[in-house]
Amino acid sequence: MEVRAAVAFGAERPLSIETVDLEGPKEGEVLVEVKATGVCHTDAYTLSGADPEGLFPTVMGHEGAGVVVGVGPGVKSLKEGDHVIPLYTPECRECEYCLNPKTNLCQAIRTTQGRGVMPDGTSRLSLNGDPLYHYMGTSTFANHTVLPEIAAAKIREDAPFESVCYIGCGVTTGIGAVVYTAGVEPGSNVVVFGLGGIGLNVVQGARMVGADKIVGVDLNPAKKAVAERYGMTHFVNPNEVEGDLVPYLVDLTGGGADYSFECIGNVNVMRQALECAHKGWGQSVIIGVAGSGEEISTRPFQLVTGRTWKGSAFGGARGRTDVPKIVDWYMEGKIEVDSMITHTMPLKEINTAFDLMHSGESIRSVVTF
Ligand code: NAD
Ligand code: AHE
Ligand code: ZN
Repeated sequence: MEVRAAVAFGAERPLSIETVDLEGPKEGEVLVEVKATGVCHTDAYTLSGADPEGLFPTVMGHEGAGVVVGVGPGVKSLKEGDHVIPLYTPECRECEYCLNPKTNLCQAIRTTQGRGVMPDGTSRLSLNGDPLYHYMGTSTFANHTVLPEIAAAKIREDAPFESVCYIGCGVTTGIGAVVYTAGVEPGSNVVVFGLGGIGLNVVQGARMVGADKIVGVDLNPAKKAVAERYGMTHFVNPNEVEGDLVPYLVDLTGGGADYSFECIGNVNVMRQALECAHKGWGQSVIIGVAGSGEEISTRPFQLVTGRTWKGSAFGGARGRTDVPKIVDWYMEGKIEVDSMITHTMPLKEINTAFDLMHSGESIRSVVTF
């Protein structure tokens, strides 16, 4: 079938709206009509050329919501008409990773995802007869996409697509990092570096679990008022701190953060996040994605003296199990989503979403089809 898609032809080039060919779903795959998709900083990261797995030409996008409109042979868990959120972290419930309660990183299709193809090694997308790469196994910057069955979470039908698409990455990543990866306890002191589409969800996740101090760190002074709405208690602009940021944060949290979260993708900030964690027990969670060739460093003494450095992908959430629950939290008013979606636009204006992100004007932009 012909679908409308935003095609990335190369790094640092604006997306181009094209009519592309989408082959129907094969064994174990479903065809999804995408109703809405968010634009995440990870899309911008790949488009910048810094992603070692970045492949072009491709149809990007990984934060969508839509309806199943076709099923391939052998599909058991989904049917036409089901509402779904595509999962860049699938959940096969059979692989060694899915069977280990210590991780959410299902590896059933990770290799082909990284190579920009479906699990059978081929692409369903093409333009004028030339194949296009899939992106993160989801390719939601198109009005239809094909997904492996294990990469679609079935959600309730009364949830609005233009809101819950954000649960396909940003909301789950931020709240999940608090709830699933870190297990933040009530009364904890938390420091969140980067108050964008992810960091604000860490902030609201920390509020939800009853954290005490929730310190937000961002270079953009406009983020103070924004983050306070979601539960931030103290704002720190590194440009306004005299002297080193780390001792300032250690002092502000009464000895260090019980939990810190890096939501930027800056390796220097990752070090600050680790070093502001409390001696003896502080945990620092890396969420931000850093570019090819970048490395983190600290004095090993920081770890010897009881700090833990860990990372979180998709908030540690198991997509098919946890995403429907997070949709319920939204529908029950336990978490905010709508107020974080500051801009909506049609597909033809998708490049504006990237501009708004880079200028710091948006929290999240959502494209509706
Ligand atoms: P965003 O652009 O919406 O927000 C980034 C924020 O960081 C902005 O508010 C910006 O002002 C602030 N910032 C930038 N440099 C800073 C600095 N040096 N000090 C303090 N603040 C600074 O981005 P986002 O969509 O929230 O994504 C954040 C990061 O999380 C990206 O690296 C993205 O790729 C990554 N991410 C990771 C996962 C995962 O599963 N691990 C999922 C989604 C996104
Ligand atoms: N291709 C990138 C990987 C970037 C990365 O870490 N991605 C996160 C999701 S970001 C969503 O906005 C993730 O899930 N990582 C686990 C995985 O298996 O990719 C690179 O740097 O190589
Ligand atoms: Zn994302």
